[in-house]
Amino acid sequence: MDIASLNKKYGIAGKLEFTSGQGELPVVIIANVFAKASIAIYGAHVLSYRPKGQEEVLWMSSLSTFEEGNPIRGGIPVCFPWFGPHDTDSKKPQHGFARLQMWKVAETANLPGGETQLRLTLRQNPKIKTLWKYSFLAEMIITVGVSLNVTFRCTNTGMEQFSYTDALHSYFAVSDIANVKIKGLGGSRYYDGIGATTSSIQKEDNLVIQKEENRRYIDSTSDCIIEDSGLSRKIRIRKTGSRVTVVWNPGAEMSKKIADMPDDGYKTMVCVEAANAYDDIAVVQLKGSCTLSTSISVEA
Ligand code: TA6
Repeated sequence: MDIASLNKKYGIAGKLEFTSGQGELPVVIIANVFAKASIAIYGAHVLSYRPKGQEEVLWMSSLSTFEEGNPIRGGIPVCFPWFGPHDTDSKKPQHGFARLQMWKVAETANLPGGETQLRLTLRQNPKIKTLWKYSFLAEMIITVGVSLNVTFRCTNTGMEQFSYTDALHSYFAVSDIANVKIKGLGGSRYYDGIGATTSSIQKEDNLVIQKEENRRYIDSTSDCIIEDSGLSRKIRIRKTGSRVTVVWNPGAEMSKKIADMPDDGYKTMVCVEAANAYDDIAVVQLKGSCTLSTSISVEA
């Protein structure tokens, strides 16, 4: 559907508009009494969220390509139906195919409380079938209000049970990583890096990032708070339907190796991700569904 038809069918006057974004990707712009946000239909990818009177909450790489076929670097990519590299076939795209697909607009709504909602969907198609054989309906429900709520739901529309791993791989904007403490992970067990087979327990209440970090916390369901003394703000990240939290910052060396990230990109971002992985894999019975949600808000 072209931009004019999308606006005609799904636009909400003064609140929700479709436009052509960077790389000419179709983008939904939401502005209401609570916040402004933008979402690319490609990848069902939240690009920005700015509550009224606040700075931007999500980090976006100035080098992101915004090109179909490449993932967008920043915002909230969805990883599905596998998180990280594919288990058995390294040629399959890292973090699955969902962030590389043009989704469909299914519904927009003005909620009674004044929040604005967008629902995007993705189903199996012949190209996807070559990567993952199961019939599914994926939905991304994005609600923009005093918090940003992002819900990813996958329903089994086929004839056999399946399982998957996933993540809402949120990139947060920070003044400088040196000013940041992450709360909510003290006492949690984590694997340090992708291939780690042994785990450790975080002794400190606050995680301070001083180098590359790629921690995968298991049995982690508490809220995380990114406390940023440079911006005098706290970003609270709540989640449901997930027992794995990932904290990722590439550090100086890795930042240089990531083509679509500026060399000093690691200084102004940190990912705190709600995931299903390890022993928290989503299993979807016939006609059943699994839901992963995150809610992001700013506190003084
Ligand atoms: O969630 C952390 C992670 O899995 C890291 O290992 C790192 O590779 C990151 O995601 C980004 O992945 P991407 O494929 O978007 O470059």
